[in-house]
Amino acid sequence: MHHPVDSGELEAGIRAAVESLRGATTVAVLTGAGISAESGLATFRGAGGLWEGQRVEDVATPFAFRRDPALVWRFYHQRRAALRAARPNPGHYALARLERHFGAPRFTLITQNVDGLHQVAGSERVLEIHGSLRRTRCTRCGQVREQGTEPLPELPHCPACGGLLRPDVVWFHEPLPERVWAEAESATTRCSVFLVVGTSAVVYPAAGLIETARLAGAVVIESNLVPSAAGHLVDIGLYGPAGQVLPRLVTEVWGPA
Ligand code: BJW
Ligand code: ZN
Repeated sequence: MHHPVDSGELEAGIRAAVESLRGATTVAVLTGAGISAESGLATFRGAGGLWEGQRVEDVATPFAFRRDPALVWRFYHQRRAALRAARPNPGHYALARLERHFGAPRFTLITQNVDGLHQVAGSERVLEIHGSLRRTRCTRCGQVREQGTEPLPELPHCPACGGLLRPDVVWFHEPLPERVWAEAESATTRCSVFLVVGTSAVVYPAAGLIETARLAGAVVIESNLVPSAAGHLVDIGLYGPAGQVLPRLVTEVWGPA
């Protein structure tokens, strides 16, 4: 049930979250498209969530790519162009600061995002469970290439074998990268605080990490505009823009950056 969110509630949530973070031994964070919304990148669901009238569930699939690779590439060319102009926002920077505070083995950032903005903001160890828009993969020889955000040909081909390239992202019906996913699961079961930021929590197996964290005994904190589909698993809800809420949280724990 969605309850009205007033600013007193946000204040109380921040106080509770500050307490949890101060006492935390290990922190894991799961981010989604909402953390990049304030950088001007569209989210998948909700307002502006359709691309040329199509749902992401119909474009981001291996079947769509086989049927019409040019159409699917158009979707990714547009997203890569938007990325060229995008900069991290204070939410990304706050999480980078969290990593510096806790240090490598005690902090893990798991992201569903393919935009690479966490790394641009200074996060060093990022588990990209859905891949990256900044890389391509050859559909014939499998070679993965760093491509940055530079424009690519309409239908890019592999310099090594001539095969058709695809974005190195995870589409529906595809498995997640095995090692990266294993690390995400292990960080989730080890953490004392699990912070979920800007995800609708409807895409699996990523959304399942929230329940995994809870079952393992972590305090679950959610930062979102509204409660997500995992809202019932949350101990502390921080409902407001992540680009404002996360910097406040981090500043109240460790002082101004
Ligand atoms: C703010 C904010 C602000 C806004 N501040 N917050 C039935 C039941 C269960 C599972 C399935 C099922 N049928 C099929 C499945 C499996 C399927 C799935 O989950 N489907 C569901 C949709 C039903 N999953 C898969 O297919 C996965 N693979 C798999 O299961 O493989 C099995 C397998 C094993 C072995 C062999 C073969 C297969 C793969 C899932 C891949 C998802 N890929 C995408 C595209 C990536 C590439 C690309 O970017 O194009 O990943 S889909 C898209 O959704 C993208 C995202 O990472 C993902 C999640 O979206 P996210 O991040 O949550 O964004 P939004 O837009 O949904 O939400 C934004 C949120 O931000 C909202 O809550 C806002 O309120 C909030 N927000 N502004 C804070 N300023
Ligand atoms: Zn190739």
